[in-house]
Amino acid sequence: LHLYAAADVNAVERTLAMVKPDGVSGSHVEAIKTLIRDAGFTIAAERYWHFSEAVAKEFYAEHSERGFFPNLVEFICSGPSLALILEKEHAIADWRLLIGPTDSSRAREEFPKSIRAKFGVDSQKNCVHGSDSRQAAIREIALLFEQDQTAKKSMQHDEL
Ligand code: IDP
Repeated sequence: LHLYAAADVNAVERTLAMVKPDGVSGSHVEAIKTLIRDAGFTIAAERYWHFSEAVAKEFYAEHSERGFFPNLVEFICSGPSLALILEKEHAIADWRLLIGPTDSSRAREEFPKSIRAKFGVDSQKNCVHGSDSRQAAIREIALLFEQDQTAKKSMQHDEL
């Protein structure tokens, strides 16, 4: 009984999904939620976010040295996004598969059924985000769903 319970707990994973500003303004939220549920995910929580520059920079910190970083921050702050916590066995890998490759054009060529193929525009406006590891999922869920912590970070940035 103990072994069974332990295996069951380990099987369910959480990941951070997000419909980016191009997906929200393009009215793709309901279609994407349908694809999420049809693929067997449970939506454990959801929250609209209009990213501040400070939170956007924190969210994409690993890309801070990349040439596209300033444009990426501007894009992510350009309108509301919908953040979702998804639950399922293998949620992290399965959500990455469902969204498809970063570049929406490549997605259309190689993974035509993926969300980025259907709704993405290019390699920046690619409609959706997905955590790429368990560590990233934990960090991103904490950043976007623990309001106090985020408010504190934004305030610290504004005070600089
Ligand atoms: P991912 O979202 O597929 O994990 P990452 O390489 O982590 O891709 O990049 C994060 C986000 O930065 C992308 O989803 C996309 O919005 C943007 N991005 C990535 N590469 C480029 C690029 O070459 N040009 C413009 N934007 C990019």
